[in-house]
Amino acid sequence: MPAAPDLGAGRTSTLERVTSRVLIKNLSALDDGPVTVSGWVDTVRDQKKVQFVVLRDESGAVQLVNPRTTDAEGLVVADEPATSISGLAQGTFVTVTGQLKHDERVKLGGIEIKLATLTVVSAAIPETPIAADSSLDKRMDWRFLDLRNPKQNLIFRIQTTFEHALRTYWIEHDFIELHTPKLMASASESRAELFEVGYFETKAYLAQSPQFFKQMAQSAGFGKIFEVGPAFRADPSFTSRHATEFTSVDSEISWIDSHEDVMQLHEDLMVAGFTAVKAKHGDEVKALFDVEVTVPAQPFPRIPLAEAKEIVKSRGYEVPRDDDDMDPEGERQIAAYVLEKFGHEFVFLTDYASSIRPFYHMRHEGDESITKSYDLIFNGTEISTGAQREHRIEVLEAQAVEKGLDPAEIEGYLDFFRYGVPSHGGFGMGLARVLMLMLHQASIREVTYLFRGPTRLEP
Ligand code: AMO
Repeated sequence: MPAAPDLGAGRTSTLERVTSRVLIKNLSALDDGPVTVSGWVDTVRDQKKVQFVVLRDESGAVQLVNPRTTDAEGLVVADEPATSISGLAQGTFVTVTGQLKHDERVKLGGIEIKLATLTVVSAAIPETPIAADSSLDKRMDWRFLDLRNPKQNLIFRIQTTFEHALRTYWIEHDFIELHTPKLMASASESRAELFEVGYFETKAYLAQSPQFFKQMAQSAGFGKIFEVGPAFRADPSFTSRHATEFTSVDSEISWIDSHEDVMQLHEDLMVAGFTAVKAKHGDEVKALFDVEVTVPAQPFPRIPLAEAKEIVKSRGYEVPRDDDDMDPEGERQIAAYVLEKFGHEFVFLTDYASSIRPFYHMRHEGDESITKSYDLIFNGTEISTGAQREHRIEVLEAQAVEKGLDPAEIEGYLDFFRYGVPSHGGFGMGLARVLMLMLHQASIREVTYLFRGPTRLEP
């Protein structure tokens, strides 16, 4: 086959344009002439003298136009592709060829394609099961149709960009990527929220977090690691921010002095992610979600939890809890305060009480009642937990016992600390929570490809 003529960077030959599919977003950069596009039918306006079809693909939408043929008396003749167009159901996947024409009067991007041929690749059933006003639950039942919405499409492009930016940061800073097992012999966070599965003659548990194995990498001398993978929680709640399976973004580093080092890493990653999303999708996010993506300024505000509770109290909100923890409303209140005072969407709440943190969090020297830990709050909701870990085996074991754990059950984990280990710490972050709060969505269901909750295992 002869090589396609070289027309210089970015230009396509007429031959290529006819035989190979052009993405809709790339049409406007082409000169008028023949093109082939493929996608699904969004709307059909079948008028007397002309037919309009809005065709959508993964990159955008374009108007197709087909003037009807008339006979000598001016009566419309039934011909192709007019007959096929009249019978097109929304959602039908088609390939069309035609003449691209730039025309400022066309509202949809200032271009249209005058149809030459239309091939139905796969017809859709005419009655669509969901509409724009369908409930979230109904939309989730028909998620593959729901995802055809450009807003949904954009969410997953943003997710890709965000993850890529984090990964680039990690790789540029010599982190090792891990894939830790999701089948475990014991709990990795707490005995509550644990999924048990039959495992041959015995039973196994689904990993609630890569916690133990990301710490193991520090004993293994890996230095700096990250993992983006699934985590499972048998959490029966139906809140807007909980799923039974979610994507956890984890990172862990050696040789830290305190949780401050972890927070600095965390900040750097958020800045890298938000910078990339703003640069690549900022305009689209504004157009489709009416949200301004803001790259957070460093350093993020840090407030010890006890102080945060006092601030919230002075604003007239008493956290209704018997323990030392914050509640979701308290998190919203402190975020509102931080936004007013510092103009920042993020805040690290630090130094959580030992009574409400896991046994593996290191406690402050001189004040055992608080841990070297933090939660990262974004737009009023927790997106992450991080801490320096307790690496001294005697202290770790004592803290496990104090929390009611049987050391025998976590013997394998405790061994990681018996053969030498550096000081270390890290964090775990819910990917969907970041997206939900970045795009001002009401629920993580909106930003999770396929949500899993107490009453949802399909599709
Ligand atoms: P934690 O249990 O706080 O900490 O979880 C870390 C982050 O994971 C997200 N997350 C969830 N997202 C959706 N649905 C859920 N059911 C759910 N549960 C948690 C949240 C949360 O902030 N091992 C520690 C982390 C660490 O110290 O490194 C852990 O798992 O965004």
